[in-house]
Amino acid sequence: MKVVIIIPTYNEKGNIDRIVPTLEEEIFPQIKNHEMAILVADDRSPDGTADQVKKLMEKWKNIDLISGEKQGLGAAYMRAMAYAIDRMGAEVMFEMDADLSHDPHKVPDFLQKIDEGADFVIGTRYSEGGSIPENWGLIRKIYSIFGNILIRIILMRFSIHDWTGGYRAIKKEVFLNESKKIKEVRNYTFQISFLHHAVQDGFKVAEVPINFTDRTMGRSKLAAKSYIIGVLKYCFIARFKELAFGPFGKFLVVGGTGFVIQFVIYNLFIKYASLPLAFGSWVAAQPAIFSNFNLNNLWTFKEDKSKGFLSYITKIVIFFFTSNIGVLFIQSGIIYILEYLFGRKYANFYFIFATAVLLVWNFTMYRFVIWRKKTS
Ligand SMILES: Nc1nc2c(ncn2[C@@H]2O[C@H](COP(=O)(O)OP(=O)(O)OP(=O)(O)O)[C@@H](O)[C@H]2O)c(=O)[nH]1
Ligand SMILES: [Mg+2]
Repeated sequence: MKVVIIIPTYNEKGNIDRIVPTLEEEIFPQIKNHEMAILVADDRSPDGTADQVKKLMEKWKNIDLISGEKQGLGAAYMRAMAYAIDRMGAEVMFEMDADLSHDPHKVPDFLQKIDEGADFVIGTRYSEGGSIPENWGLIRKIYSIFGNILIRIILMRFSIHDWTGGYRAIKKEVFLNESKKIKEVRNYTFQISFLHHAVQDGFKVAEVPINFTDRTMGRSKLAAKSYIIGVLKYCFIARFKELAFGPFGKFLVVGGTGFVIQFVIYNLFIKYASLPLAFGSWVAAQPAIFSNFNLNNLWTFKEDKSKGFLSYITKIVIFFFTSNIGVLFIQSGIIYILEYLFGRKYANFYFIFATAVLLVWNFTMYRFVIWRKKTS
């Protein structure tokens, strides 16, 4: 495969002069089954990084250089990846810092994972075999370690140990699929967002333990405080969206609509008819079931939507049948017992309690019986 190592630079003249020869002379000769190239994504560094790269390009022909406005690391990567695919024929792209914090000797390990079928390989500092610099101050260590634990908890993805690291190998398909979805490009939130979208879309992620070392040359561009706030903001918003617009969020909206319909009709029964509460609740459930079916069919489980009139009728009949099992035996059943024990006084409390129990039953039925995914 054609592999392009992308190195973003901003004032890394000294470092680029070390990392490029290391890759060319020590690493690339070890790799026999892939075609290796380098792309430097410089943002018009005032220190003349680009001129240094041009000198290196005279010696090695597999190096490209692109220059752009400084709009942040994510923007530089986005631009560089598009270029690597379109102009260099890249099938796999590496993200690698110029300052030698990312040990180039690990490149073969990343490629090994790609060869084994991974789509997105991340270098991880926080799993067995990985590490952060010992000389980091306590506060920076705490931020770094707990920051990543916090991200894993908020996003509820525990199998990935390092969300913020920037040593990665990414298949072309992942970039083509996710690049339009990545809105945050200024900071390292871009790294989290890129990985999170890839995970959500089912790309295969693998990890390689890395020993992150501190830069010895040049100046850091890290702005700690705004970075941490940005990361937390991203994670909370991304997680909220995932919950609200995922199947469960939709299920709650549909169920909420059904609940309101049934609740209103049930209350009309209590007020104007002296029927048993359980019977009122059962009759009131029927229009709610009709509404739930159609909303779910058009929206929540629309990928598995029933096609054609016959399929619609079949499904709605099954849906009425299965829903009524829950409505009768669980919801009306609970209301019946409570009315028998305590009278009509707390009719609305009975209804809410019985509905809560029903909710669990319904989600299980919707997902596994009515709109179940076909496994073939
Ligand atoms: N093209 C481009 N490269 C950038 C930009 N910001 C950072 N970089 C590069 O991205 C890589 C990572 O940046 P660093 O400043 O090393 O960030 P860091 O590793 O978190 O911080 P340090 O502890 O200072 O090393 C380096 O190669 C930088 O030159 C940018 O806006 N544009
Ligand atoms: Mg660095």
